[in-house]
Amino acid sequence: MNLTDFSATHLPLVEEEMVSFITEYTSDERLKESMIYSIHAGGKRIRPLALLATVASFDAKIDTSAYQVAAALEMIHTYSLIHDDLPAMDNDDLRRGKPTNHKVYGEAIAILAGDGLLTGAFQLISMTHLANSPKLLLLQQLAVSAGTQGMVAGQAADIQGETKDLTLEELALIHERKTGRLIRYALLAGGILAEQPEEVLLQLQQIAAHLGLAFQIRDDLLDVTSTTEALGKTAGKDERADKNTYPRLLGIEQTRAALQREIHSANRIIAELEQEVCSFDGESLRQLVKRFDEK
Ligand code: GRG
Repeated sequence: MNLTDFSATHLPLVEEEMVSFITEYTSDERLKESMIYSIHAGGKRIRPLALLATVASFDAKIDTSAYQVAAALEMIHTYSLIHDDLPAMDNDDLRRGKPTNHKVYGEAIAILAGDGLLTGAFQLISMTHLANSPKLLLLQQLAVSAGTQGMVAGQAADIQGETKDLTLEELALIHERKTGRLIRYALLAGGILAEQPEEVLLQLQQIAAHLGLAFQIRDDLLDVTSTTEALGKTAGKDERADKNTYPRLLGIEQTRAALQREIHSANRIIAELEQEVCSFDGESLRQLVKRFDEK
């Protein structure tokens, strides 16, 4: 099955898990509406797609638990965008071409919607019917990926780096945490759900580390090659972060070469896994890698 058909089959069920969880377990009506608003705001769902495609690559069954873990991951991603858009952070009026959560519901409800999605993600995984050992690992790794060693640390470093000229290594470390760790979790969680051994989980995380960097390099490239409006950013917004980008540090051609290196490395590890693990078919992951290319 190609990845577009795979998305059409499976992503609506992730959507359903998110919406039914929020609907059932949020007591306050306005808070519920605000969470659903951002969930329905039209994200690409790349993280749940990567998670479910990884499960399927090992010929493992995509069951309700897999949809719930994928939903939890997208809820954490959605919370991070709501909080990232707040006046205290990026101060964006638009996200995905629509008014940001705080523009519609006010800052207090937007903060609480983010808090609710973050906390709810852990509640949702705790409610799966997985065995205790993979469930605990999934919860623990999600905390590590999203928290103060992962995405939150990356965001803190990003904000503090805005006023400095960063080296390429410093920039890569920020992105590795800020956006890379949730992408890494997607493949790791897919491997855990497919009951893969430690060495395979490590290889999956290596693939995801290259994907995470490719994701950010591509985003930086699209930022300079397409209009800011097409990316859903507010015209005249605070330009503070824009000096620390790959094109600024490397130039466009070297940035394109860096993107191709990450894509090549991800595909190389996929090919290695195909040689080593007989149940593994790398085709979906190769198609996923293609989505991280510039085109
Ligand atoms: C507030 C703790 C906290 C963290 C925020 C991810 C993040 C951390 C901020 C997003 C800032 C940003 C614009 C990063 C660049 C990478 C990027 C384009 C992320 C958006 O992810 P997509 O493209 O979003 O997967 P969609 O809209 O498709 O869901």
